[in-house]
Amino acid sequence: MGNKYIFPEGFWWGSATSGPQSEGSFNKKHKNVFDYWYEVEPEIFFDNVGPQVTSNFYNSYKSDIAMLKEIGLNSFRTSIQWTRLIKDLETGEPDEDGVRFYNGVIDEIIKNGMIPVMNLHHFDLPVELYNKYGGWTSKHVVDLFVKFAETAFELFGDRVKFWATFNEPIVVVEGQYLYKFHYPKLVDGKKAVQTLYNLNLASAKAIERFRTLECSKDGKIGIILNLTPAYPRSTENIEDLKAAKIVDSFFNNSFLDPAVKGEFPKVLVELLEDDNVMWESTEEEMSIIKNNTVDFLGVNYYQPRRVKAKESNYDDSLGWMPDKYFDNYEMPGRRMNPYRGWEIYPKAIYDISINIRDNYNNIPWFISENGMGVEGEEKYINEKGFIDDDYRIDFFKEHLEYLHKGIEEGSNCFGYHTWTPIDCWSWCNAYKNRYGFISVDLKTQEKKIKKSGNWIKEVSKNNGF
Ligand code: BGP
Repeated sequence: MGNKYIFPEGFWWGSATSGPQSEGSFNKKHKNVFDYWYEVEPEIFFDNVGPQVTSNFYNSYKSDIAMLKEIGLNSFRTSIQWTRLIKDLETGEPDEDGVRFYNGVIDEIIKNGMIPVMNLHHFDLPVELYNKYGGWTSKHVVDLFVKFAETAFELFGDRVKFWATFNEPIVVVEGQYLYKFHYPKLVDGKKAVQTLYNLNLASAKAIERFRTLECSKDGKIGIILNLTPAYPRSTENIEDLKAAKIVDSFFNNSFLDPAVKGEFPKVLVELLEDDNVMWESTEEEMSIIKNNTVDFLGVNYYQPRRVKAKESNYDDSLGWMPDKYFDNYEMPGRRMNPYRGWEIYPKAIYDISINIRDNYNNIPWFISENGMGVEGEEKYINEKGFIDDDYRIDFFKEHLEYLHKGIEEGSNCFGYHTWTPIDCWSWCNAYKNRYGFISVDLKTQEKKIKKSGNWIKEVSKNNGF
């Protein structure tokens, strides 16, 4: 039977992980906020599993990358850990073993016929920079990040042609300063807003630096954003619509607009000014943001967001939070992934495609993460000892069908990366939910291809399904 959904030529069929979630902390010279948090509060982490070993990529990257080739991937994203690459955080001087390791990884990816996509920040701020300077609330930390980025561009830019400055920067804002799921777990709206701005500035400054370097001449640089479109409870209720607009401006467009258009959403700026929590910025910084927009966009999509007008009383003792302006809405009948507690709504991928086409200059973009985390996958092990994850294949197919529709209607999408190639460590959830095409036995570190791994191989070979 012929395939129904064929994708553009050269389409990326790949998958993504991050340094802190796959490598293990072997030989690192510094601790990031998660390394530190695990030391002081291991019980927060599912089954007490911390970041020390994760999926052992530091030691097994050669055979791991060979497995990615085996399942037909043509591109692969991971991240360079600031805490591994850099010896001196103030000067950006690299650590010898960090350089050796990332050179090895990049060469191996290329040798196996895949395009390396290297990201520079995946929630992994060096904890020293939090203790010394207040982390992302500090503009000095912004400049230290640019030094780290420059070191990485200089070292690897001859081979890495696709870079990302940040993965899901809004999650840093949410986790560290609003909803307490990243260390230092504060609730501080003012710091959240400054962090939001500083992360945008850090991305633009790193892009500015990138473009001055000889080694980046033929490279491209982007940012990876988790876009969770805000759907109002009712499109007829003007208060619901307003709430959705504010949610979009804070959680999506606060990074999307500066990254692609070089400016912050008006709705957001007005609201923060009215509430007296505006970030501190200078004209010079604003012009750096204006002039250093991305070449491409990565979009992580897992779930939509459903919102309604504020109905509950807002607890003022929390100080300023965006939650003043909306309530989350549990839509009756929504389809859930019960393990992760996230709604499954594939059509949002189409909506995102059209939004990028119509409102963001139809910039080149790719799905940089999409996936389904499932707990207890051992129960799907077949008689040959492999996991039959048909639910994951169905999940991918449904999302790809909507992506295909978006592309057919002109959206400039050049690839689809799943989360994640090999089951990996997931922050506080550790190994609770598995996402990989390849399973990991945590006790033995044995890795085995799941049914979805064989499926993606076919899809990649046929450029569709
Ligand atoms: C994204 C992150 C990843 C990854 C993924 C899956 O938000 O970029 O780091 O963890 O989500 O989510 P989780 O691990 O929380 O289940």
